[in-house]
Amino acid sequence: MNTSARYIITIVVFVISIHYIVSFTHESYGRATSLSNLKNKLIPGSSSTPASDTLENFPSYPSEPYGGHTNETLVTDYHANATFVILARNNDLNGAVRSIREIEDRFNRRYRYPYVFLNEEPFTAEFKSRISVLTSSKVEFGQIPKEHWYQPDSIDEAKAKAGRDKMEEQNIIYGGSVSYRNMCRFNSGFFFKHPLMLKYRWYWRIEPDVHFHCDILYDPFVFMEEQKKVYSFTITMYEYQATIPTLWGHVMDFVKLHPEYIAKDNSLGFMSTDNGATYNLCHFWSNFEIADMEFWRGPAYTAFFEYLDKQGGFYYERWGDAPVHSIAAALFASRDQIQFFDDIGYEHNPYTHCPKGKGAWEKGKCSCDPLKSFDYDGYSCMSKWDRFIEQ
Ligand SMILES: Nc1nc2c(ncn2[C@@H]2O[C@H](COP(=O)(O)OP(=O)(O)O)[C@@H](O)[C@H]2O)c(=O)[nH]1
Ligand SMILES: [Mg+2]
Repeated sequence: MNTSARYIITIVVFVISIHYIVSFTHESYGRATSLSNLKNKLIPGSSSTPASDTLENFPSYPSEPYGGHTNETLVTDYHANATFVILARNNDLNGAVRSIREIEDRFNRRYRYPYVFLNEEPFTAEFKSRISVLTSSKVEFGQIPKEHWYQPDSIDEAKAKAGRDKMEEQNIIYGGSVSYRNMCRFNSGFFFKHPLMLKYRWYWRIEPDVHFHCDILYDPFVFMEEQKKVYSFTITMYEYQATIPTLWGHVMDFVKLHPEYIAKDNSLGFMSTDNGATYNLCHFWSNFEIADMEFWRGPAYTAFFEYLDKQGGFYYERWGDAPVHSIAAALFASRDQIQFFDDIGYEHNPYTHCPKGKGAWEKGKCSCDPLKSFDYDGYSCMSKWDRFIEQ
């Protein structure tokens, strides 16, 4: 062998040795220069690796509280019979786009649950196209039947107007608004009766301009179903007394009329410390809800809503769907059927729930400030819920 041949062999051996050493010590270099990778680059589409296997280097998450998936794979496991539901006006479009974009990023691009948008007016073509472009899921747009939305003829309008004027004078938020009252009554008693909703059992309520701050790496619908939950929340707080002056009295009248509907291990103790004589105004903030529509469609809630609706307080006062849903869940469901989703970071102006459970904030790659979670606010009922649940 001549000198130059020996020289070339030495260089080749040296380069090969360096390649192997770096391959073993630097994973990314090894992957980038692997034979299969080079083949894929030279012959596009020649990969024999399933798409999900290429994710092997992404972090995998422990399965808490249930199931557990990486943030990238399309989840094809069992899905619940569930939908998102969004009540919105055409001029809520930009806020609705932001909410859908976030829930898609944080959860639904992997789960592909459908969406139902509802409105008392027809949605515009622009609304439909700007929403539909955001997701691969089925999206349906429905108009609300008039009798599910507008103030019924049975309401004495003069009395209702006097109630609105009084609340306006007291500067109560939405105090003078009829449309807000229509919305609260619709969310209390009718959204689950809409023809587009009838095929579903579970729903997740979303509003325009809310924020989902953390990756949701399991299916909350399936969690609810398998754990036999009926109602869930992320934020709980006090209601404005002035919007519901007579509500609790009517609730207690209903309880006397229908003791058969009261659940054995109910959550009355969360809302009243004197066995129902007074209401502490705690309720679940219903702009976020994941819940079972069979509960709303069942005999207890049907009778309850009809009874309340007859009292006219949705219009004479300003009863919100939040206290109405919450009180019903507290009375007609057992306490272990109500779920607090700590790991769902959620914001509806002006309040944010940021996960507090050990490791939940890191696992969810949350964008919220854990030190500013509403749970610790003086206006929150979270500490009351914690104490009640621990009893
Ligand atoms: N279609 C329709 N949706 C409404 C109307 N009023 C409120 N909404 C929707 O009902 C939900 C609650 O209304 P919002 O203004 O956010 O009330 P807040 O959360 O109590 O301040 C949101 O999803 C709104 O988009 C209305 O008059 N028509
Ligand atoms: Mg809102």
